[in-house]
Amino acid sequence: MNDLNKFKRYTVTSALPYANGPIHIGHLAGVYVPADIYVRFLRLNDADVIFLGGSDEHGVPITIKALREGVSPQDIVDRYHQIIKKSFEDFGISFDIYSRTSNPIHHETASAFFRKMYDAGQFIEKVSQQYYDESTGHFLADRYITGTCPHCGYDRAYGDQCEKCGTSLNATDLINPKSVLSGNLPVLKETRHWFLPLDQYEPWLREWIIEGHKDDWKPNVYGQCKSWIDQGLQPRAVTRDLDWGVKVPVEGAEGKVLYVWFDAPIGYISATRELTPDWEKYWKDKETKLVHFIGKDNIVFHCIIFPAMLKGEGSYILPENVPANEFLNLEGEKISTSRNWAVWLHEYLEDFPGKQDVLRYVLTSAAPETKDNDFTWKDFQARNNSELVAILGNFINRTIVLTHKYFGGKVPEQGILTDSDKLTLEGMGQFPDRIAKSLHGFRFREGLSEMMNLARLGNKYLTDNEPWKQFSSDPGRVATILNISLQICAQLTIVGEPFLPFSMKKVRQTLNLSPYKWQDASRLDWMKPGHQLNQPELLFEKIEDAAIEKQIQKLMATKAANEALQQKVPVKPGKETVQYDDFSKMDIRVGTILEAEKVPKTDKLLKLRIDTGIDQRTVVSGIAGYFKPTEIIGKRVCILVNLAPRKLKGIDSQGMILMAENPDGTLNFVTPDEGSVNGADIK
Ligand code: B3M
Ligand code: ZN
Repeated sequence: MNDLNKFKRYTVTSALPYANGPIHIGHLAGVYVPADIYVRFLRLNDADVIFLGGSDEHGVPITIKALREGVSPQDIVDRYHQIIKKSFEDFGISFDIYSRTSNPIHHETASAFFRKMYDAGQFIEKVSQQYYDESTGHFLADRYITGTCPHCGYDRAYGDQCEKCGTSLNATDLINPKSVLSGNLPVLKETRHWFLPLDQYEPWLREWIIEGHKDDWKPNVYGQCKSWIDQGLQPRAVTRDLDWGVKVPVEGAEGKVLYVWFDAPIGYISATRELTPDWEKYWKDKETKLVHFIGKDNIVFHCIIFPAMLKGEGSYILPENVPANEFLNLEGEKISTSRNWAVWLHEYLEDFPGKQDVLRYVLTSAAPETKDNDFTWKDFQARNNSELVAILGNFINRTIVLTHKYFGGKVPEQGILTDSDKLTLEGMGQFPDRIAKSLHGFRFREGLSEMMNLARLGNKYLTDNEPWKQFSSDPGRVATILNISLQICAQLTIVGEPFLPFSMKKVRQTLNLSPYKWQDASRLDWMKPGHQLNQPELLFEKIEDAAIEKQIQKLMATKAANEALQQKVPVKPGKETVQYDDFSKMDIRVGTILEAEKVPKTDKLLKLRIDTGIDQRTVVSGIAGYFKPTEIIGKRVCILVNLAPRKLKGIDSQGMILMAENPDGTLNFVTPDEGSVNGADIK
């Protein structure tokens, strides 16, 4: 699997998060930590590698968020781009560039990409019927339309996907479609769009993926691609009727932008152009290995659609691998932004300042590499306390402290080696290659656990040899033991760097080491006798139960809030639009209740005498279940005075009192403000 000799350089991309919210541990575990480990490892191997990231700032997720908050899409992306970028920096995700798709260079790149394909006749132009909101004058793309999923009956499915059952949908599949903009029933209207004829790429995709990548792509990725291709591919629209996005660079396409999934992956190319004028070699040279790190919901876009675009455009290389991960759950439940079921990175850092590596470690140990996996706070605590503190930290700390105690912080000489010394040295020598193999194969959990095995080897060596008991009787022996332990520490700083960059940097400073390369990890004599060490820094500390309890409480509070929300009876859906003329036909006045009494032989009805300003009249109202006659005399109300009279229990009712009905059926009066007089016209 070692492809360092096969490829001249690496282009490593990580999914561009939508800039419509902050990021959480699921993002980190699924995409960014594994990508960062891989890239750091390649850099230690002196590989020519670029690591690309950026914010995805187009698409309906952004405009909907803006709509909900009553601000512009630009405000939304400006806000979250900064927050997301900072979280990545805080967690040591070592991008060469973190860009954004609202940059002009991206618009230019995506536009040129589309235009080249367009000029080569690679799109199909089609007029089709799409939902349209007549009241606002908008076509309703993707998430602008909701309705009931025809597969599972979920009543808030989107026009492009049902989040409950995961099915990908067309807006026209939805039952009871509703415009998100107005709540109205949309109509179908003709519109012209460009489609990528994926069906034409099918034979090629079959050969490239199903035959070509059977053995080197992860089974979860390969399996998803195969099932998509086997189901048969359809032409896919790559433009939308929206005003936020990359304008379609074709005459007569006003009011249309590129579909966000067309422009976003081109964002990787734009970011490279922004990074270096020498960008083409990272995208157009066959000796470059292109790798996409993504979550499983992005597989079809990175393995089928984007490659088809790259192939169609014609001048680009294709991804060699797409090591997509499954999902990380939190305490047994799916992470959800809308239900706030997440550990947000910025909040984690407030509660656990300086503990970035602990989270990187736990997320790598529990990475959802082959199946969905669970993050729990108890596991987080256990891995910190019994692995990072008790094994890795303990070993490095003891070695350095003892070197200071017995040898003034200078690396002591190796003396005569015992069999166990030789075995230990031999054992440690095998780790770098083993870990490298795991990392080349995208098995980051395995690589991390091998790194910890090296720390275990060191810890056991020190414990078995008990140098602290031997110094007075045999200082030469202690020198050998600590020399060997220090070699292991030095080796750990290299093989541990991709996983735990912050902590290994501290160890490197304490060991007073100059920059190193991965190949140095195989050296067994790196720490030269006489080399001076610095004072140790705290690497890891125990996490107490109270800190974990606090996190669990926080989640329980979220759960309680969500349940309360669920129990709340939903308000009635909005009614159809009416014209002002319809409304103005109603004559509604301010009035006062003068008399009130129960209508005999009914539970519900009260007979009221009302001063409407125009006259005094009788109204029968169905409010007896909620109000006693005595408590409403003198009450000021709103009354519809031109409602045709009706006879109720033999009494002529001349009008209707306006009431507010709560979702649970209880009633309240609609009471006019102080200062309005009887007869005032309500409009
Ligand atoms: N923004 C979807 C997501 O955040 C999308 C990824 C784009 S990668 C080019 O999952
Ligand atoms: Zn569904």
